[in-house]
Formats: sequence, C-alpha cells, structure tokens
Amino acid sequence: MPPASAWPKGAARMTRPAHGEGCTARIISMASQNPKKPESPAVPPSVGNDDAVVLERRAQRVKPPHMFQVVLLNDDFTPMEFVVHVIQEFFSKDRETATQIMLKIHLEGKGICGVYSRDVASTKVDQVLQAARSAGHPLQCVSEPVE
Ligand code: TYC
Repeated sequence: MPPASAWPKGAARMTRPAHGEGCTARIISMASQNPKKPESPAVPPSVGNDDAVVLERRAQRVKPPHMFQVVLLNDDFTPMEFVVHVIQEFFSKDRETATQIMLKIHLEGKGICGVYSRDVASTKVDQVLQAARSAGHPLQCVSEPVE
C-alpha cells in the first residue's frame, strides 16, 4: 500500500480484509471535502419552504369520495309488505322506519333508502333487483350521485 500522502485528493483508502473477514476490502478513511450546498431550485416555491405548508397544501387537494344514494321507485304492482321487507333487509332499517320510507315512495313516487360509496350503492341496487325479480315483482331501484 502506498503512503497516505501518495493517494490522490478525494480518494478513499482501502485495506485488505483481515484473515476471516468476509469482504474483499474495507474503507478505513475517506478524504474529507466540505459538503456542497445544494443548488436552489430553478423555480422558487411561491409559498414558504417549510414542511407544514406543503402538508397543508396536499391535504386540501384530496377530495372526499363521491357518495351515491340508493333510490326505490314506486309502481302499481309491488306489494307494500315486500317493499318494507326489502328496505329492512338491504338498508338495515327497523320496521317503523322502513314503513315510513315505503309510504313516502308510494305517495311521492320515489324515496332514498340509504347513501353509500359508489361500489356499495351499486351492490345494494343489484341485491334489491335480484330479490324483486326472484319474487316476480317489477320494483325498480337506482343509485345516483349525491349533489
Ligand atoms: N305502490 C305500491 C302499491 O300500492 C307499493 C309500492 C311502494 C311499490 C313503494 C313500490 O317502491 C315502491 N302496492
């Protein structure tokens, strides 16, 4: 090994591993140079540079997920009792609440049974339509984005 003074400036000095050491070489010292100051970005940020500001800006960019309401439509043929059963079963309402919702649909033409994420709302619609078709009723059910 050459004397330390013979090494070029900035080079790392290495030694052979001692007997039994697993690596082929080890670094015993690094020529030190003062670390360089990072260059400033080409376009400086418009607002301050600290982390708290960045976090706040990110949080504001995340919009809440769109929610979907599941709506039952009135018809002249589906029995009231079946509609009450469907509302209890698929929308987890007690009998009294389910009856009120059914009567609202009967009188006003349609009514909201629940509000869910897109996928859950879509599944509820499928379940209601499947139950209605299996029972031979024309009950209609749709999901629509909440305004
Ligand atoms: N109008 C139906 C009747 O008189 C009852 C009904 C209520 C049907 C709600 C559908 O979504 C409905 N038998």
